[in-house]
Amino acid sequence: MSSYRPLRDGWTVTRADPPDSPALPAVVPGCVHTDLLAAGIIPDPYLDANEDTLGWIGRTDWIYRTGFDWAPGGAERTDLVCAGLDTVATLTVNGAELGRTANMHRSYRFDLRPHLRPGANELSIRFDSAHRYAEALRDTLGDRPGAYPEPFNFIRKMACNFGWDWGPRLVTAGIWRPIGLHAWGTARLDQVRPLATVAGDDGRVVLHIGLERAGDAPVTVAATVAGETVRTTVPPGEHTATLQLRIPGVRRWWPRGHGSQPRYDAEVVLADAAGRPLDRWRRRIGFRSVRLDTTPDADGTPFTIVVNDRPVSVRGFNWIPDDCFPHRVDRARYATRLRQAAAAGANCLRVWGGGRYESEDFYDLADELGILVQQDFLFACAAYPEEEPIAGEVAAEAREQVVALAHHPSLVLWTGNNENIWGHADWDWAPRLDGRTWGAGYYFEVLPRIVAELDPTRPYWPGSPYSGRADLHPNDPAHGSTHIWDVWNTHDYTHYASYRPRFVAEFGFQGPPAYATLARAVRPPFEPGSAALRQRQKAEDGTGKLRRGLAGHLPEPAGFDDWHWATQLNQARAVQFGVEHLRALHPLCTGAIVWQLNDCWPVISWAAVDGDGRRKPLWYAVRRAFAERLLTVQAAPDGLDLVAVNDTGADWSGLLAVTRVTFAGDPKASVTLEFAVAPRAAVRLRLPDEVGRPDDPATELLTVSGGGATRHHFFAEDVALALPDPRYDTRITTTGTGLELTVTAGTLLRDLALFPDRLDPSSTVDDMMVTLLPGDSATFRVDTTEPLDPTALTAPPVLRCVNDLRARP
Ligand code: BMA
Repeated sequence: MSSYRPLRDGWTVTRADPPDSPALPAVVPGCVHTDLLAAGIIPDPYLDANEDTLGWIGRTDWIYRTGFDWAPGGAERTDLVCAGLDTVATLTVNGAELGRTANMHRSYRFDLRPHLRPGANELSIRFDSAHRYAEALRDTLGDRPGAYPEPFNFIRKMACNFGWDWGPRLVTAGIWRPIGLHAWGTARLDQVRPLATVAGDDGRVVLHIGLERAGDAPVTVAATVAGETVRTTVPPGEHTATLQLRIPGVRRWWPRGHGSQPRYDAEVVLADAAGRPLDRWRRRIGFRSVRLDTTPDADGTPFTIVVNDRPVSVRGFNWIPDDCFPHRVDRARYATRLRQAAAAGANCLRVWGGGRYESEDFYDLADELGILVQQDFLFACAAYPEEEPIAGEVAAEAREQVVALAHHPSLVLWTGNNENIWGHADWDWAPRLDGRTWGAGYYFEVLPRIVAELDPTRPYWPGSPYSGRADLHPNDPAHGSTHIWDVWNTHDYTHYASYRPRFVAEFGFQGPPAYATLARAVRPPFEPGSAALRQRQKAEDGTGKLRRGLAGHLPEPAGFDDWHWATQLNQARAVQFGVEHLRALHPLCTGAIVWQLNDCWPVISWAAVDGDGRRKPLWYAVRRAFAERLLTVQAAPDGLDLVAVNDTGADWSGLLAVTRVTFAGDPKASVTLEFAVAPRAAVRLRLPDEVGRPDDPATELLTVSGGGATRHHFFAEDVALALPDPRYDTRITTTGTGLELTVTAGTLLRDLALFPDRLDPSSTVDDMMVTLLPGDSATFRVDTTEPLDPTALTAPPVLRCVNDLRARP
């Protein structure tokens, strides 16, 4: 049997120039920034304005070195196996060059045997500045337009490392994934490509096996799935084999909300002629069918993900790298983040093309949780050269990743790129390209060919967004997938209501991170527009867009605390408005993927969960809007509609009590509506005018109760409401994990929210943005490690509502 020995110990990192630079201890897997941080040479890049002083790191060449002992044993081959090198690397063993690499998104294997010495051996990996490499290639191949000035499109490296409109510019280098020695003989499994499908009640899996051989001996491969085994002999000279298994009565894998997520152990064992095992591959696979329905209809071109022949209403988040230093994202962190997505009601994550192929843990957790994954190939917001060396790297990387992810039932769509086809059409690229390549060959030829060849079980779409035909605008909402970005950049969020899109793969609105996150990352004062906050605002005119976004909705905030509450709330409202509008369009629109779930550091951004993992008000608002059974009040041309969206497998019916009530709590009109919604359907009911039309929009609201929920609808924006000065009583009881705060309203309280992180950064709360009529109560459950001061807990800026924004002078 082969053996693997990780090379984790004894690493140092040194500046390549001058040659006598001191060697610092290095952590592998890791990167130079975290090594310099651990050595006390640089301050934390995530704090204050430290990022601005660290640009030199990405412009420096670095050498990682370690030693290892080796004794000539029985193994015919000893390989150096590198799961990930970031990025422009020259590998040397005992002074002899092993090879060079320039792609963070590939793995590498080198035959070490000719270079090894009995006893001590030296391995060094030199990383040339990624910045310089990309700039040099840009000069050679000719500049190409992109959303940012940095040359991220001239190197196969996580693009957002060069800075993004939510991310710092921290150009890393290092051994970012495990590295080790693989000793083997006779043959090894070079590749196993499992393609699992369903046929009636049966599961079917075809395993395409690739071998590397050290000699010519005959070998056997055996595959076992669900207790069934098949085997074959691979004669000398042959390097491939295909095994097929049929699993009768297979249990299908379903997206969450549609069924369970059974998986089956799959194992491939390579053995020599005597039956002695040489190598082994093990994964958990799942059986389901998936297709993308884009058959044109009367409304345009749908974009419907169909799993096990059932169309899925996609409710999702876009995923960006969870850390600029990706080796720090371990399974526990992925698990927390994916559970946050699932707990918000999401059934899908789109892995955005400016990041990375996430690690096995990410997709494994998605399989486990029933979260559908749309995976972009890694191209974002720029024109990419199609010349060498980039073209060869792109093809090799795509071939590797399509195979590496093939066993995950959660992966349902490969997408060619993020916004590059749109960019080419709309962002004035043509004159700047002046005939140079921009990536079309990748998105329309190379990548679809690779997916069709290596994984025909999954659909491919050339871009996000893309409309499906060259004669259509790539971001035409009526066709295919769409990104909505006029809301946020130029338009008020109510403009979402003018869209009738088929599938929205990106839309979002900014808001600041939690107070505790900001307070950890930057020093006060936190005035809006202060130096500290400007450093955390990477979007073009982000501060202005946040301010203008409040106009017409919420009063102009006075001071930081009101700004923080108002902009967080406005973010939550904007996206909730968008999601509910899109879901109310069912079945016309089959996808609402919010930009974005997470952050890579503490920053003002579109994220629902901030860079320290804290849920922003947006997260709670999305959880409401993503409810499997959603009641939403939608404006109609001549009144109000109530839309009931039922994304469950059961009928949903009942009586709804709809009351028009004054802010003082006096009912003005009531009706009872009967509703019935079939599984996976929506119904739209017109609200009778007696409840749907207020006498005074400034002092009345609508309550809708029934079907397991209560919703409030206001007839005007907050700035036009006569919200009372807030009055309430509070009661605190301690619990095993913290406390419960019950608020009883003395007046109407709009969007009551609690921010216990302002008192104890480790504390969390179970709900936010609860509207109460006089006499109503709500209980907030707070998990906390410290006792919280009751006076501070029950007043602004910890306990807030919209009323107290108005109540200020
Ligand atoms: C889209 C995304 C990201 C960006 C976001 C917010 O362009 O694809 O590139 O961060 O909008 O501007």
